[in-house]
Amino acid sequence: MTTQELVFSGVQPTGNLHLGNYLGAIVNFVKLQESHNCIYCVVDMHAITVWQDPADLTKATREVAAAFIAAGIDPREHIVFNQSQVSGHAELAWVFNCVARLGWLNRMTQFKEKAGKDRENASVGLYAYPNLMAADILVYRATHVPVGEDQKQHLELARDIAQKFNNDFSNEIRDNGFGAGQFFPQPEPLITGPATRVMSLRDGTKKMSKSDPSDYSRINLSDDADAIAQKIRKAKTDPEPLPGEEKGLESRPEADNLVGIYAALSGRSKADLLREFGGGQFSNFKANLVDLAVEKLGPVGAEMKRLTADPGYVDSVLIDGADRARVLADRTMNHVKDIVGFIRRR
Ligand code: AQP
Repeated sequence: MTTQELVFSGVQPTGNLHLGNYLGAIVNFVKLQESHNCIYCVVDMHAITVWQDPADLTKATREVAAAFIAAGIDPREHIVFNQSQVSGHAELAWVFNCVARLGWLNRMTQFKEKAGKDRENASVGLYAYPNLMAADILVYRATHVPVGEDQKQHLELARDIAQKFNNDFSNEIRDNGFGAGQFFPQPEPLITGPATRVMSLRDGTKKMSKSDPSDYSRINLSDDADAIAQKIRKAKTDPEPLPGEEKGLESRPEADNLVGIYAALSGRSKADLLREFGGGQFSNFKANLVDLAVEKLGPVGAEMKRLTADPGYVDSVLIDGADRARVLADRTMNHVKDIVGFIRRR
């Protein structure tokens, strides 16, 4: 991979970070540091698309930053910051509000799910969320975006927006010294890693989510060993013993999810695990999973706790990261303003 490749991704400070966020996104963030320059953002402006208590938002922003660092992201080598500190995100999002088409946004399934039946009452921000997400990525002209599977559609929209901007302004892009239609890259989703879609512990057909009213549906990164053990013991299963082969997990969503979590945390394949646990009861499998989850997540949770006890330190990381991110975002925004035809101080 070349150095021109740049990774960007974000996590919302909307509540408890859970195992899905960790395995679907953060583990990949950590890995990509070895091969790429990376920008990891706590997307507080996305968070307020649904109501957030201001004090909780501040706390959750520090918690996500602490989770990044606790999981192994190096904020000196790479960039960790909160979105609202860099105004380029909002500026580019406005330009993209004028590039993206209503028809494109009408197709976004996450808006439909989150707005639910009371669509008239949803915020305009929730509707325009994917345009801001496109701006988050493209204000750095980032090329690769590690996300969970649920974000695939938003990434496709970001690609469409990049392409339409490049086409709409192709002459101006050329006049500004870029290859015609070559200003924004087509950002590639990286939906890889051990578990791209972790499901709820209460319902194997639903995604593990921060907004699920039941805390038993998810393992939070801040959970202590007792909470992790209780949640895994109470996790929904079915009456059959575990199958001996992966094929046997079909149409058994809860069993499939637990085996998937075990596989992701241990780095072993599902097939390998079923050779060991196949034919046995869930109780033995769950006891082993508890030990593994506590071993892997315990240190991350403990380090998060240590870091959040020092909010001054976490804030200094976010401020330093934002200062470095702003330099990059401003550079893109100056080009965007020239391309679009906005007058600016030179
Ligand atoms: N269950 C999941 N499995 C795998 N990956 C997941 N992600 C979220 N849930 C799962 C990935 O985590 C990253 C950060 O997510 P986010 O906080 O920005 O947005 P989200 O998808 O809205 O998270 P939640 O937990 O599902 O929140 P609510 O309940 O508000 O909808 C993203 O890369 C996401 O794909």
